[in-house]
Amino acid sequence: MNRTYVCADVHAHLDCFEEALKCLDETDRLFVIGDAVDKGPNRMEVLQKIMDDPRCEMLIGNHDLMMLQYLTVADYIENHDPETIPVDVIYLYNEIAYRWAELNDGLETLTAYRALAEDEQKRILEYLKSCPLKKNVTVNGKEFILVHAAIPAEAEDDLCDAEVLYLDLIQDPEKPYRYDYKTDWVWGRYSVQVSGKYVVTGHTMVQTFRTDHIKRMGDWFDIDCGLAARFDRSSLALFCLDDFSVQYFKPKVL
Ligand SMILES: [Mn+2]
Repeated sequence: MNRTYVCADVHAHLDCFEEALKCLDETDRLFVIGDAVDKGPNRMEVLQKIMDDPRCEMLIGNHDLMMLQYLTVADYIENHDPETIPVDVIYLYNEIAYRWAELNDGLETLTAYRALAEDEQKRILEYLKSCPLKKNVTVNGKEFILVHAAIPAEAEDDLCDAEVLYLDLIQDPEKPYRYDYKTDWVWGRYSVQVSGKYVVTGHTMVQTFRTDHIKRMGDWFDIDCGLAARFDRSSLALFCLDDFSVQYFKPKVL
């Protein structure tokens, strides 16, 4: 039916993601706006499902960006003579390993990733590198900005149709392994209102606003229904941009 759907923060919950996919026709499309990994029981499978389903397009979330930053730096270290590795790379490695693997539940994800065949690891890494952080879509004449968390203040004047990629976060071309993985695009927690456009984000659990349903505030929709927290009341919201309808899917396995 050529409908456009959005979901967010699947967080490795394959069962409810598959249930949501069943609601799509062949010609529908689904934007998964970040945080496919960490927290839930199926650490790599959700990401692989997104990659393999031509109806799906993925945006980067903070968990995916931490994974990408970790793998990029680990890859650099593996492929360089230890004598020549700059000390800031070692610091960055320690910093991201701590932030992702220790603080944000990345260790189990990393273990699942490393258990995959090398070709598959590479395919996943290249896929993540190709995913945007922000996407503009128009549905029935209505304009939407899709982003995992928020719109950084410095980007507010330039919300043209161009995608934002992790490559745009690199500040020093001499150090492509170092980029702003703490960017507000994926970490910001504040109201995002853009004149004349709707904004759809995940990242901040709607339970923060004392509801279990997607939360509309002005023209901003927060659709993260709390799978990361694995509450009894957590669910995956499938939000249809054509008519603003929502379907909710509860994970069988938290
Ligand atoms: Mn997030």
